[in-house]
Amino acid sequence: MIRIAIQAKGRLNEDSMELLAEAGMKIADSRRKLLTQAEGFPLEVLYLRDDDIPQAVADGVADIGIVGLNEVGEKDMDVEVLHRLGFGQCRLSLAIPKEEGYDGLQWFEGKKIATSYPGILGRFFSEKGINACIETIAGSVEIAPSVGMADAIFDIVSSGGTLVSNGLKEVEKVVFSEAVLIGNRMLTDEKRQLLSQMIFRFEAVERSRGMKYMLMNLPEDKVEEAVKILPGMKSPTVLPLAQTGWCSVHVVVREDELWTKIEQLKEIGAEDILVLALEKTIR
Ligand code: PRT
Ligand code: ZN
Repeated sequence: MIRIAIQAKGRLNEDSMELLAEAGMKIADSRRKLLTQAEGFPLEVLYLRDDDIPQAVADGVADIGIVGLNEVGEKDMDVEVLHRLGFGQCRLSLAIPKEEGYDGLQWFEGKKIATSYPGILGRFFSEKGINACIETIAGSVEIAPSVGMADAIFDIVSSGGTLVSNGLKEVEKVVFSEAVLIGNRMLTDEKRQLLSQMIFRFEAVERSRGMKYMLMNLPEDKVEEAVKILPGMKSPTVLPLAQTGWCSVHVVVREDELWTKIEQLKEIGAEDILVLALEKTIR
């Protein structure tokens, strides 16, 4: 049995649950409970606030956890970052009132900066030799300058919309973050084994993200041209059809290229094109 800590509610909860489900670990939606057991894998799920996940994993209360890299960096706990998960992408940035001129990090010298990430910001400023006053606040950091609590902020940015609507502009992108799988450093062999099975499953799910499975009928003498259009995984699978002179071509394509590929394939005579969801890619 291995125990994973995930965010109880918030931005990472849904994607974390979805990843586990796609990896064959079904969890009854009983979020009122702190701890639940998954079906299909010897896994227990512990629901916590994201701030508490690095410590829970470092202390062994949970063996592994899914949390933003920003929280791992801020809490500075001794945990292993095992795998990047590709969701919850954001950055930690410095932002100042939009009417201010900005000519580099020196702007922050002697200024007051509001943040929920004093650890990361303190390290960044001391690396760059900036002396500033860091004001730690728990939430609504973006309103601090307009109410006179601070000159600038250091906060999570994703689209940047929140900054704009608070009259701020992003002037320094300090660190990039995404959800990661973290682990306790002292896992038993049995737990390590389960962990590597989990990561194997996650990778199969990740490889299929944004990919589609496409099949079509094609005149045999057009296969070479089709191969040039379709990079595929290695090379496309070509199967004979009962009707002479025709074959069936199967290939995996990136979803963002799908329509361009379909148009090119129709031009060389492809017919009856089917596009299917791709769930898992095992290597
Ligand atoms: O209750 P709990 O403590 O568990 O949750 P929380 O409120 O502390 O965190 P939550 O759920 O808001 O975020 C969890 C994690 O999601 C963060 O630690 C990041 O790793 C990640 N993440 C990704 C984000 C964002 N994107 C994001 N945009 N976390 C917060 N935001 C905020 C941002 O600060 C801004 O205020 O969302 C707002 C919208 O951002 P813009 O730039 O798109 O306008
Ligand atoms: Zn939090």
